[in-house]
Amino acid sequence: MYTHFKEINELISRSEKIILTTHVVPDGDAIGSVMAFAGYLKQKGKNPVIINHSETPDNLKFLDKKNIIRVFSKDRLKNEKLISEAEVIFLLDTNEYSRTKSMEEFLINSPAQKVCIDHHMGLKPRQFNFVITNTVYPATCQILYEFIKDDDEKYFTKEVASALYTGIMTDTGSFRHPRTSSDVFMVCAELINDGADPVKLYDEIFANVTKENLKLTARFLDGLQFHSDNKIVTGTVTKEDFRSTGLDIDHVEGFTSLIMNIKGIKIGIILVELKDNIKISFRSKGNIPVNKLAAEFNGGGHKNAAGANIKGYSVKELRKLILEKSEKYLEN
Ligand SMILES: [Mn+2]
Repeated sequence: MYTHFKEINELISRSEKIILTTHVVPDGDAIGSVMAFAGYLKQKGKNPVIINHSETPDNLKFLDKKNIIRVFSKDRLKNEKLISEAEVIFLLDTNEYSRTKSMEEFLINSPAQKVCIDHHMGLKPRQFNFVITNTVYPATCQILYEFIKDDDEKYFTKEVASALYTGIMTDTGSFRHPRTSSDVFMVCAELINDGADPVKLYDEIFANVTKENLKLTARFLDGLQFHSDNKIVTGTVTKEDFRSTGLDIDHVEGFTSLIMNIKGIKIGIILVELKDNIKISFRSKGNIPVNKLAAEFNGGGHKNAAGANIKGYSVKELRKLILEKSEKYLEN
């Protein structure tokens, strides 16, 4: 569903102070989105500022060679001022202000026009002045591709094309997740023609496993538990796992695909123990609606990929509780 394509372009034309931001723990689609959109806006003579809650993960820093992304907590007063004085704020690849963590209240309180461009479910349109949303698309970068193309194809420079390709490649799990349509390949074919290099981009993002990554992965795999005739798998990453490897939540992103690659698995659940909460990732195959399972823990998401955040339980207790509630979904 698209709304306000033209209106957003008009808004851009008449605005100078433009801020772009995305969600905490940014992935390829998040960084790809802000970098592609910034590259597009620059060509239109604008000077957008990107401010994120999180640092850019190491494997995505190549998209920001000039290091233009500002981290909110660094030079915080200046960033607060930029947000409060902005004319337009683009929230990309998320539809919830709370996903910008420390920036949330400043974004909400800013008098700027708020634009959300995103592909997640659960959008509350009234929180924004303008919305472009399409939950059929696997990546926000595919929406941005259409937005830019609708304006003028000349804006697909090598940098913009590479950022958009990165978002689509990573959010489709390298072109294998359910929403990988033929359109996705047509879009990517065009981006490759515009200079995106699929071999180089893949290597930048994925061919960078460290010894610590492997150690964390080994600990995670060692702790996997199988249930319900090996159709459900649960895994955990604890504070101790992070402490002993010196890594953080940025390094568990690939674990969901690891467990969903196990033969015969229908539901995969990962609990990540953070400072004061436990982050749960739910994945499923076929018709099993893990967003409904996530909803039982005040979470949400898509049918095959959902999440939740819980406080007040130990990892062990929560694992048991989730498992009890998971089994009935196997019947779908
Ligand atoms: Mn995304």
